[in-house]
This record gives sequence, C-alpha cells and structure tokens, in this order.
Amino acid sequence: MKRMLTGLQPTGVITLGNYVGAIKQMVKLQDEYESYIFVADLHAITVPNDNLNLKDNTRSLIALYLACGIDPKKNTIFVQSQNEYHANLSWLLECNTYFGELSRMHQFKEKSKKSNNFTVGLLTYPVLMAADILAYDTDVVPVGIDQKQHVEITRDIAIRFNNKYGKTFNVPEPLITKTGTKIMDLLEPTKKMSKSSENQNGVIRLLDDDEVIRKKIMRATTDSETKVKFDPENKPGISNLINIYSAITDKTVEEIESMFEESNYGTFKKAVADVVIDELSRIKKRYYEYLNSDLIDIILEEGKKKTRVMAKAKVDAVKRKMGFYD
Ligand code: ATP
Ligand code: LTN
Repeated sequence: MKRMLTGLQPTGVITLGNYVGAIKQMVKLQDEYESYIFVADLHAITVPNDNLNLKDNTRSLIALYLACGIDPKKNTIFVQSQNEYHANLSWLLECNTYFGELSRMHQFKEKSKKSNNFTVGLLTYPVLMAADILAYDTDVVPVGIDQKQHVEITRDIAIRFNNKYGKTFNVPEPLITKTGTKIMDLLEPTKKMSKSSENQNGVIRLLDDDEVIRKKIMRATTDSETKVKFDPENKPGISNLINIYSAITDKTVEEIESMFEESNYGTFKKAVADVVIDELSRIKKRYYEYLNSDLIDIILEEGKKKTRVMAKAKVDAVKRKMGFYD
C-alpha cells in the first residue's frame, strides 16, 4: 500500500474551505493509502501571531480531524512538535539546501513582503516541510495548489541528497485537489476563503453556530441576474455557492443547475445553507464529544511513539550517509 502524509497548521478554527479542500479529501484517501496525518504546529510559529494558542488549537484540530471522519484506526495521527526528529532532520536538510532556492519560493516572497522583520523560520519553512515528508518515505502528499511548490522543492532536496550520498529518500508526488473544490470568500468571491481573512462574514468556520452560517450564506455576494448557473468568470458568487453545494452533496454542477432551474437566488441560498448546516451540525456534535474525551491523548501518545521510531531511523540513516560520528 502506498503511503500518504499531510498536515494542517493549528492557526485557528478551520474553514469550510479547509474542510472541502483538504480534510474531506483525506477522509476519501484514508482507504486507499497507509495514511499519516499531523498537526503542523512548528510551521504555525513561522509568522508572529500574538493570539496563537497552540495548546488549545492543536487539541481542537485533532478533535476536528476525528469529527470530520479521519479514522484513528486507519491513520497515524500525531503532533509535529512532539516528534523532535522533524526539526533534527530539517537542520541536516537545510545544510543541503540553497538560500537562493528558498528565497524564490512564492509563499516566502508573499509573506515576507508583509513585514520588514520576518523570521529566518519563514525562509526555512519549506525545508521543515521536506523533513516532515521525507522522514517517512512518503509516496503522496495531498495539498492545495498553494502548497505545490513546497512539495516540488521537497522532491529537489530528496533527489539532490540521493545523488550526493546514495539512495536515502523516497521522492514524493504532490496530490492536488481539483480546482473545482477551491472555496471562495462569500463576500469577495474572487478571493480564497481563508482562516486568516480579516472580514469573518465571508468565511464559514466549522464551529460557527447554525444561525451564523445561515446569515453568512444568505448575505453572500451574488450578481444582478437571477439564474442559478455555473460561470466562475461572470458569476463568481453563484458559482462558489454551486461548488459548496456540490462538495457537500456530491451532486454534479449540471445536476444542481437543473435542480434550481426555476429557483431564485434566495431559494437557492436557503438550500445551500440547509445542506451546510446539516453537514456541519453533525461534525460539531462529534467535535465536542471528542474534545472532552481521553481518546485524543491516547491517539497522540500512540502516534508519537510510532512516528518517533520511524523518523529516528531515517535521521540515523542520513547521519550515517553524511559521515557523522556514531
Ligand atoms: P491561512 O489563512 O492561515 O493561510 P488557510 O485557511 O489558507 O490558512 P492552510 O492552513 O494554509 O489554510 O491550508 C490547509 C489546507 O487547506 C491546504 O491543503 C490548503 O490548500 C487547503 N485550503 C485552504 N483554503 C482552501 C479553500 N478556500 N478551498 C480549498 N482548499 C483550501
Ligand atoms: N505547509 C502546509 C502544512 C504542512 C504540510 C507538511 C502539508 C506542513 N508540513 C507536510 C503536507 C506535508 C500548510 O500550510 N497547509
């Protein structure tokens, strides 16, 4: 069975975009792959954030993984910072990575522009991500399109190391979600729905109350026409709502267009709100059950033990190849 590994950062309550674009995909893939899912908390400290509550956010993200259907029997679930070999491997890889290639990464260029005092961690972020992936001989890495370049540099680092020191790493492939499932901001439908958005009215969070979700969807930006038709260029708002309806119900765009052929936007929005509220209320119920149970600690203890042994073996192999004293 091929091995899959992916992680999300515990930077806040996840959005409907993260759910549809990342977590729902992981739930589908867990039957096809031997799967490793983690909380990328070391990545969450690469940009300063005074409101980052790592402990609570990490526990909350694990509870959400479980509530969304990530099965602890089919997945190894762990927290990045609880496995010291990630940072250890990252250093060894950093000394085989060039400043030039890191400074050319899209995410680094974008995020470093926002402040004139960014950290070195923001620059070396992709190397830590490479360590996460390469420590486990990962075959595929499911991520959104924004993370594709980081999987590509992981491949470059692995190939370069293998050429220099002999075959040590498996070279992974990115697995990119379909563009159709990119969920846009409800108020600015040409912009990605994002955890860190300033205007929360455009973003649905998985733990939002039912009435808040309904209000946000009913107020979503549309257009001056009246037809429920998929046309992302001219009707980005309605197309985004069609995508949301499709991602939740697994109905095709054509099926949705014909279901709502005679409906006005108000009726369609109400139907979208109904399916989102229904799906999220089941997740929310399970979330609170998991959050308050001991299961999370049991799962994380197992994940920590198992992944430490695996990552240590890889770090030892790398150190041997590089000629360290042992
Ligand atoms: P931030 O606002 O902090 O940058 P984010 O909400 O954009 O966070 P990430 O934590 O960077 O999300 O991404 C987690 C995963 O969710 C990634 O694989 C990413 O591609 C996916 N994802 C994020 N937003 C969306 C979206 N709107 N639609 C589909 N997938 C998404
Ligand atoms: N950078 C990713 C999170 C992440 C990741 C990884 C994903 C860290 N390490 C390894 C896949 C594999 C993000 O921000 N979504």
